[in-house]
Amino acid sequence: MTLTPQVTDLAGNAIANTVFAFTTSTTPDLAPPTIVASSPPYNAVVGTNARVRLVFSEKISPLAINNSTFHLHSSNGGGPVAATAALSPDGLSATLTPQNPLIPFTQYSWSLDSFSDLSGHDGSGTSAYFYTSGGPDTAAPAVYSVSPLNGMTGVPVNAVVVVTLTEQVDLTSITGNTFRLLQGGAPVPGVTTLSYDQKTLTFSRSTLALAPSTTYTIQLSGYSDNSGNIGAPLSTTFTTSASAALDTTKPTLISISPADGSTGVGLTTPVVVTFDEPVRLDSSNSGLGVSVAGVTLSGAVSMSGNALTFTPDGAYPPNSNIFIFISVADLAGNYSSYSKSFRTVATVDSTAPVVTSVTPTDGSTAQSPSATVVLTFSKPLNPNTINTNTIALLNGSARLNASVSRSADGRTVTISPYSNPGRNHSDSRGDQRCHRSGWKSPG
Ligand SMILES: [Ca+2]
Ligand SMILES: [Ca+2]
Ligand SMILES: [Ca+2]
Repeated sequence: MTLTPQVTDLAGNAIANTVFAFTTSTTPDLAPPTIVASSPPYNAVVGTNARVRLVFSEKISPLAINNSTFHLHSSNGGGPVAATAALSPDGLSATLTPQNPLIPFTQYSWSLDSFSDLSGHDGSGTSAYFYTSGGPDTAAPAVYSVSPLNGMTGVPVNAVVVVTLTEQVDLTSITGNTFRLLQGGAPVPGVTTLSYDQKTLTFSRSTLALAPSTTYTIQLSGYSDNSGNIGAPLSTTFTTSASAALDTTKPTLISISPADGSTGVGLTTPVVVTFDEPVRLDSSNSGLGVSVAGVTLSGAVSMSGNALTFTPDGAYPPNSNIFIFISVADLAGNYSSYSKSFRTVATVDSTAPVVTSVTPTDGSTAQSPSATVVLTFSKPLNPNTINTNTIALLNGSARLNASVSRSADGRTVTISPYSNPGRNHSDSRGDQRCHRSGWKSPG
């Protein structure tokens, strides 16, 4: 396309010689553009520093991306969030960057009302919502596990190359070069898929089998979380088995500790499951779920050799059935699952009760001579141990006539002096003092 100086403005100023160039495709563009990836994901919880990122199926018209077409709203109402809308130089992605931190614990929705490709075909307007957490996300995502493990040998030729991450990864940060498998420096053909929970990347090869007795390199780089924090790159290697045979056999559980059905198990005992072959450590399905009464217990899962170990974050409840659900894949992605259980020990309580409060308070003065004394204990008391022989009200060393009663929950004892005008209340000043040390203890 050329413009010659015959083109002038209204005052007759000629335009400079101008040439624009573009290259046509060999086939006409008939397809409308689509959004192939977005961040944050629908319904996700993200940091208050999140931004909206979209990736398109083809180059988008620069006119399509501006604050009128691409915007973000909070569920609190009001106008659009002040933000900068920008199309990438290659025309394939757009970013909406809020100018201020988002409001914590708030629902937001983004919209791209309209967009078109360079041939003028319109894409479908799209919107989605997400939620903010309590603050900004400044921690970069990291690799939780890689399979096959770094340095592993004898790997079956149909091994699945998988990396799991510590948090949701931004789908728009995953390109064809993010996650690669290399043989002697050359990329193995294939595509990367991201799991539904957006924490696991799987490299799907174009061919099922790798070459036997060959060292491969797994490379991961350029991945980010939904706030744009970029994770550290990873480079690991593994070597395939000399055998070209495919592994099509599920892993078999060969031992579990505590044993299935065992009782009297200690409250912090780790769960160890051992298989007949190496398995994957998978964050999206930790592989080893431990629960009690339908509630999943938190803990750390680690792998050593062919064994997975679950270490609970806290103690199991005593005298309870603990359920273990095992779902693991071997290196070739053959899954097996098992359900097991054990029962925890009924704990022995060796903690003595203590007085947690007393009224009138220790050392207080000017109490009514008929004041009721109330003692509260840290735990329920044995009713057989609560009587006038074990708990007494003294005036100096003289025992006062009083009733002793215990609350229904066994935690409160009430001592009520009888209205006996005798020696018990003979103190004419009406100035009885209560001292905790004056309570006579059992025995
Ligand atoms: Ca098109
Ligand atoms: Ca993060
Ligand atoms: Ca197997």
